[in-house]
Amino acid sequence: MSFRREKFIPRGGPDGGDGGTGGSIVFEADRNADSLVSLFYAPHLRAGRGQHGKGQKLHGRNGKDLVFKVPCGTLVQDTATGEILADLVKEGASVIAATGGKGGLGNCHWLTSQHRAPREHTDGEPGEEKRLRLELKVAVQVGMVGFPNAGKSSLLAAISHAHPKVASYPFTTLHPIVGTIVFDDYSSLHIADIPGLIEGAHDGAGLGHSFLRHIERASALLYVIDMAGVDNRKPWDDYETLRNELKLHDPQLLLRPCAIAANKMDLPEAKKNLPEFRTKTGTRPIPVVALTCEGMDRLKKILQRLASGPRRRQKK
Ligand SMILES: Nc1nc2c(ncn2[C@@H]2O[C@H](COP(=O)(O)OP(=O)(O)OP(=O)(O)O)[C@@H](O)[C@H]2O)c(=O)[nH]1
Ligand SMILES: [Mg+2]
Repeated sequence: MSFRREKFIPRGGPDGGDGGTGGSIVFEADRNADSLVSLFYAPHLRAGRGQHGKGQKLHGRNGKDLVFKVPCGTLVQDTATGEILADLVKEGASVIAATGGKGGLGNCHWLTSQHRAPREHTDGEPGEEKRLRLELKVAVQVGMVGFPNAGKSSLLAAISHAHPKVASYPFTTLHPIVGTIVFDDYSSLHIADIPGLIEGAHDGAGLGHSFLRHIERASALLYVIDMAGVDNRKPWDDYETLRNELKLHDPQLLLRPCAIAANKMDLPEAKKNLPEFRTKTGTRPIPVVALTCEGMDRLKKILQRLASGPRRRQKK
């Protein structure tokens, strides 16, 4: 509230300007953001404050929006209502998660011929406050599933430019790793290596099912099978167990286009097991040796075709 006071202008009238609007909180998907970890350490986001209105009918400055960059594939959910505000999959997609409050009105708005010195004004409104849950479901085209020690990380290292940790004990990989495969025509696709699944994973055995959400969006799956049975399991049992665990997580996953990589084909047991695997499961696995990068060209071609959508029927 303010009145114009100036020499030679008696009864200058009301001249209080409006307050500025508060800034909003915006989430924006960005390819260069790789995790939500900064939110873990600083979970409270606050946008800029709107400035006060001033005399001479000056409007207060609007508060600055806070644009928070999140990785592509982030799901924003309101914890209180459970409502999903946005699923930011595409680069550049954004959502206003909480809007800033409106600024108050200055007293100049109440001026009439009858009411020449209004003292009325309104207060600014508080901005929205929300408790949100952000979930990152990595957006990849191909998801790798396999038992621990099957050679998933080795395969990722062989097929892409990623450098995951490889070791001869189970559960080397503790969190998903995404690699990029670049093809000869410079097109590329993302492939995710997730921690190994074991029987009973749906009950929380091993590292459990929690990582499967990262491949829920993959358009194709790659089963990685240790064909040599190094850990004294039979490869065809592995395959059935994997499929069963996927089914218990989400039956839709089994309908995805998939390929099977028969790994460790340099070992003699693997050569023995492969024909039996073929007849027992009725599938045609692709023999590869992740250690020496053998069979990668063929696997790459198959993945490229799988990820690019349903196969077109060939004309006879
Ligand atoms: N002989 C042979 N050994 C392999 C091959 N590929 C991987 N290995 C070995 O298998 C072991 C496990 O490999 P990883 O790539 O760490 O297996 P993983 O599936 O990522 O295992 P987790 O991350 O523990 O789930 C390592 O000792 C590798 O050297 C292969 O083609 N031939
Ligand atoms: Mg691994």
